[in-house]
Amino acid sequence: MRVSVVIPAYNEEGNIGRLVEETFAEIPQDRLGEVVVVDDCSEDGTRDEVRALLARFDSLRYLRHGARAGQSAALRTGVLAASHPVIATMDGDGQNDPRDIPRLLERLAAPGSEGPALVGGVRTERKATGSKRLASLAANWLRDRVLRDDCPDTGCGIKVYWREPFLRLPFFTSIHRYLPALFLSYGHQVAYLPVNDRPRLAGTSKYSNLGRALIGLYDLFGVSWLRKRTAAPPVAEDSAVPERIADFADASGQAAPRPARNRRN
Ligand SMILES: Nc1nc2c(ncn2[C@@H]2O[C@H](COP(=O)(O)OP(=O)(O)O)[C@@H](O)[C@H]2O)c(=O)[nH]1
Ligand SMILES: [Mg+2]
Repeated sequence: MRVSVVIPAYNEEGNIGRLVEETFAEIPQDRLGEVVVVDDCSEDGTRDEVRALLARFDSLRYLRHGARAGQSAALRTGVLAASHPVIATMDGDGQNDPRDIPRLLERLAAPGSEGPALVGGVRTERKATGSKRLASLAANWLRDRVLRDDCPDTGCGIKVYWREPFLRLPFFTSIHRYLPALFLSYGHQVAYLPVNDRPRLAGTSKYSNLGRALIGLYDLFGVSWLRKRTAAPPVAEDSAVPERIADFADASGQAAPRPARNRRN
């Protein structure tokens, strides 16, 4: 099972090149399908830094938005462009550690089989301190009370998941903070594992505590509504293939494509 590593980046000069090199060095060749960097219209040297590496790494891809659209949009662009059925994401600032990816992948079920369709990293020893740490604790507590997704650290950028179910989710800005809750809503299993958290070595954070809190409350209301109003039961019977439905239903609970003899065009 090879993986597409998707890295969203906005103004990550001084971080992104090092992270790409590290990713190629640390993830075994037989697991790493490609690294897709999605540049959200950075104004600094992010573009040059990534493009300078293209000649060295055949499976490095650089995509750039024509206008700034946010972290969730960058992730979606990367997942849409990805060529492999399993996605791993990391923040572009180097705070996530690519060495954690193989471990998360081991916990992930093979697409279509029983087991977690998403494995999220949990930063057990956060490098953030003071107000940022407090804001993150409060946000996680509130989100878990409302959404009941049992996720201790939804803001952690390192996650692995199946590509297909991600693309079937209703897309909105900030979706990257609600993936565990949404995967659960659509009938998937999720799991969490502790991961490394590192200090940001260059540049500054793109989010303010206040901005994140205000938009977070608004999003929480929306996602809570979505979770309550989503019904995605497993398909228990299909008249086209009554005796074989168990073989054809995939782990997402959706009936898999019918055999050719039953297909109507
Ligand atoms: N594509 C895109 N990525 C963003 C944007 N804002 C933040 N990011 C990326 O999201 C990740 C986390 O952002 P960061 O500023 O480090 O947040 P913090 O670690 O919570 O302070 C980094 O990889 C950023 O480059 C944005 O507007 N667009
Ligand atoms: Mg960061």
